[in-house]
Amino acid sequence: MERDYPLERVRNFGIIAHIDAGKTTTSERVLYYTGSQHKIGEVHEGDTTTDWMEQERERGITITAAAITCFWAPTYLSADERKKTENKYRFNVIDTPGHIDFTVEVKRSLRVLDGAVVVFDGVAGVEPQSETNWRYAEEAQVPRICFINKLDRTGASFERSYKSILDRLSKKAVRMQIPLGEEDAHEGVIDLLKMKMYKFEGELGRDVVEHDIPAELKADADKYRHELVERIVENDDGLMSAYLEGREVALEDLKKTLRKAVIENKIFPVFTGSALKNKGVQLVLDSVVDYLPSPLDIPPIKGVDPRNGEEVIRHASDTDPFAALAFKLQADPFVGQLTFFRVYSGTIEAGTYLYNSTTGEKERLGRIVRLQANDREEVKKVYAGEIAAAVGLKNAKTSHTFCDEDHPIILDQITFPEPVISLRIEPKTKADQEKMGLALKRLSDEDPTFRIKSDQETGETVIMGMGELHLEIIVDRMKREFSVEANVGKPQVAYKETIMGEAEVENKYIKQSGGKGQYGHVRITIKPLEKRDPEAKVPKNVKISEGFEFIDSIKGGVIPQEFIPAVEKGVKEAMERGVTAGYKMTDISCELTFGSYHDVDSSEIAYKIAASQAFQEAARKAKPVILEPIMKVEVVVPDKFMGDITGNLSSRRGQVEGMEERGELKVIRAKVPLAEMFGYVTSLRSMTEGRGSSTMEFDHYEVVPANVALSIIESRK
Ligand SMILES: Nc1nc2c(ncn2[C@@H]2O[C@H](COP(=O)(O)OP(=O)(O)OP(=O)(O)O)[C@@H](O)[C@H]2O)c(=O)[nH]1
Ligand SMILES: [Mg+2]
Repeated sequence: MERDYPLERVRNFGIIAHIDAGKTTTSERVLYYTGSQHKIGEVHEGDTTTDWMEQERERGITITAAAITCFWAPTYLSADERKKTENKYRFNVIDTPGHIDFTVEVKRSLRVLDGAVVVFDGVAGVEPQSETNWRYAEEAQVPRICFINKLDRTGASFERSYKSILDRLSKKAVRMQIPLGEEDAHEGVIDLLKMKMYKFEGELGRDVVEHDIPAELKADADKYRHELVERIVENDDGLMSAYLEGREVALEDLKKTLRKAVIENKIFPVFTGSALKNKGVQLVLDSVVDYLPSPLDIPPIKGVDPRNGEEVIRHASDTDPFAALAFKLQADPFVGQLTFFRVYSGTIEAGTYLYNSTTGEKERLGRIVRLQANDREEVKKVYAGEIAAAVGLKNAKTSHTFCDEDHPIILDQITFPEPVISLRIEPKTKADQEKMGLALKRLSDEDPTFRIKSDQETGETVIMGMGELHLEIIVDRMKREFSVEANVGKPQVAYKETIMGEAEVENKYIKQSGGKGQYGHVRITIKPLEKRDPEAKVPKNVKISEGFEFIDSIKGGVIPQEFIPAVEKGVKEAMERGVTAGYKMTDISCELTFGSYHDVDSSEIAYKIAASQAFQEAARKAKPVILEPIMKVEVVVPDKFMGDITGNLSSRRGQVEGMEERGELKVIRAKVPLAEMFGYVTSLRSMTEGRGSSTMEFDHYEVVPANVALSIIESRK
């Protein structure tokens, strides 16, 4: 069977932004203009396609990233040309959430997408999550197009928003358009490459109508076109000299060179409009075709061969061995468990067995589907460069690699942020108790930033997540999707512990009282974990896991090889329990340097206990401390509340790091411990007569001050 779509006409891209910038509103237009849907759903009416969960529709926010497939022929072609199959591009679009509690969705989407459209609120410009998402895109080296949305809003300013992109995100951004009017007067956009003006007429702005640039905007357009053309020709020596000699550079050449520069992350083109008022979206879609990469344009994917640890690569080709990455699990109301995956090379057919190189197991791949606007299209075969979902897989998790068993490869893991908030959860009835375990497991399978733990002392279940909203939604989903009723405690900060110093401890665990005894003897040194150069090769005797490394320096078999994993296990278990206030310890390096054994009495359990005791003693000696999450907070308030707000932040142990104007409003940026931020939204509202707003996200962990440490330890007794 031939592939149904040539790869050069495929665009896998995400829509990313700060909360409420208009991603879902834009996605709805994408579905409408591409003809996938005959009406436009609106967020405020709760009837959009990509926000399909009840919780999303009720709250008007996106929680889970939704992938949709649709087809687009650029509007600069004639109506007849646009109908031809060979002019249509297949878009796999992912609408992501902006709220920081669901940032996992952005991270994983960017990992498997080839490009992104970054949406901005035209009043606010760059906001905190614009920065975070931009950073994720940088990490994944995903080419980007910017869309300054909401130009119709009161207070909107293209200039100010554009400048905030240049100042806070990248000097590589460049305007492709200038708006025709702002706020109420926003009517269309001027394309600086074509030097034409566009308005969006007909039903729901469906028809893109070209006009000449009005005289009063001509001078601006000339000036900015000049700037744009210069930025483009810089990337090509031939065009550069033509340009310097004063020759006119052809539009096609400009576009070709710009495409290359965007794909290489050298230029981020900026577009504008208003999704809600149906202005500008089609031109952004044209630019997705023109400038964002196809799977063929991105570098080959890297991974390691699990047989020997050597680096291997796979090209986006149907004839390369099959390699794919599972990036998302989702319980679908219509078809059941879905496992979304991106194929990097080769092909896979429904009805075959899927080899999971991360687990080393095989699983039958019954059906494969692709999500359209409102239905699930069955697919027989998935080709290199595509995104699809497997139905009913049981053992695959996010970040697992699927591949050709004869050509094994493990692709890089997706890294996820650590949860910073926890709360106790207790089933209401006996019946709930049985279902709760299953429900929590299913939800945590879907979401790598959601964790479940049982408190070792009390036996209670503790759930951990990215923020209050995250856990609130989990509890709500448990109730609606799994009919589990639960009582929940107050949200708590997820503290951690670590050490600031170094210590060496030798410990023997011996029991010899008739019969087979126990004998374990270890000597360990612990110290704070130093960052390793990710490029450098890890020595054979070092094992690295999250926040921990274990160095086996045993010489001459003084401890037999078979017992060494038990030593590591003992240390890890002791780290789970902490030594100061019972929180998990992190960022520790532990070296096993010496020990001894007994022919008869030595056992795994004896070494585990010996190591665990040795670690606890060492940790107590090595200046143990408690760490707390520090949040990056941004508060936007009218000028007159400034003093109150900054004073209040200081009283919350916050440090104000900067202030700036945003129109009539003041923006305050600060770093504040999470422990002081519970209920902040409510108190901000009362301090500002309801006119202030704030966002926060995790920034880093920091040692808590001594007096705070004391009260944490006290409260844990
Ligand atoms: N005035 C105006 N409002 C808009 C525009 N685009 C979106 N909105 C409104 O802004 C609100 C948020 O829009 P969404 O599309 O849900 O934003 P989002 O980026 O998907 O938000 P999250 O998914 O929650 O991060 C809704 O009430 C929209 O109607 C626009 O161009 N102009
Ligand atoms: Mg949304």
